[in-house]
Amino acid sequence: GQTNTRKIFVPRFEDYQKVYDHIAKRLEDQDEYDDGSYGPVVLRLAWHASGTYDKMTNTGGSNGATMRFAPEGDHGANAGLKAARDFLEPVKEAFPWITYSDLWILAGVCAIQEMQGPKIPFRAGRTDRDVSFCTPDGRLPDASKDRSHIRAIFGRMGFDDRAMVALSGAHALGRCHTDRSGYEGPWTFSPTTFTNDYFRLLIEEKWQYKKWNGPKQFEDVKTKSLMMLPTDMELVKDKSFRQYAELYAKDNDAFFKDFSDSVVTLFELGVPFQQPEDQRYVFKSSFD
Ligand code: DDH
Repeated sequence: GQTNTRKIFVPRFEDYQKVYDHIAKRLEDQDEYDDGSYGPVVLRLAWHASGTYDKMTNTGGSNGATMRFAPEGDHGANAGLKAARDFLEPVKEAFPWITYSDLWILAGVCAIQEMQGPKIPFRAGRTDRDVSFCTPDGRLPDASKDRSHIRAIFGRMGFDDRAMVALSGAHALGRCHTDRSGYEGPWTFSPTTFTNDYFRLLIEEKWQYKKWNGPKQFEDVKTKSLMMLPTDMELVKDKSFRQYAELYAKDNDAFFKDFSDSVVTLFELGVPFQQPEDQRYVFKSSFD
């Protein structure tokens, strides 16, 4: 008789590193976008893919990449994320063996590291799921709301106050776009470099309401060129949140450590991994 020797491809660390390198190269090459990088919007895609998780029902999260489909792709909170999905499409074509779900998260990891953030250890094993796994609208945070909303949304994912503040530090990156969220402007002067400047500015600058026709947001008194959302301001107004914002404003290492730990958790919510926790991949950055 004949033996079936058809090989199945089992990707290893080196294969995922190749995908990482390919994304890093694209981030470098496609520098005409926004403030000069797709990094921030790619991170936002990874976060919105993950941030739908509900621990009570174990639904949502990055497993499935259901934002590819309506209705989830059309949820108001996801406005503008098509730019990130389209940016990653050629990567999926170059590495057809990777799932969209793993690709989006690996791209988020790459974006953080390439923008000089902390190392973000990664596990593979997410599977793509069909439209029936789309999450209901309203699971992601609404920037016009207060501390009780922040705690309800992130509490539903299983996070505590410290992790909520650490994760919010991602707003060092990128900007708001009036044609996406209705809000306008960047949080920091270096929106394509991962730093603790978001916390330093929140604590050290004076903030006032911006006078304009758009939704309620804040501007810095000194230059009027930076912005904060109502939810951002809650992190200095609420006593429990504020202690962590102050810690991260003066201790960048503490911020990097807590952000990395919390974002690894965020990216893994609801995913049934085979790869053990102590064998996560740590990718080499392009500048290592
Ligand atoms: Fe955010 N975020 N985010 N955010 N976010 C926006 C942009 C970016 C909220 C609202 C907005 C996180 C938490 C919150 C990033 C990462 C993360 C915009 C502007 C709004 C509005 C969108 C636009 O107009 O283009 C709210 C509310 C919260 C909250 O915690 C209550 C978290 C946890 C992360 C994360 O990555 C862990 C990034 C990056 C951007 C910049 C996107 C871009 O295109 O630039």
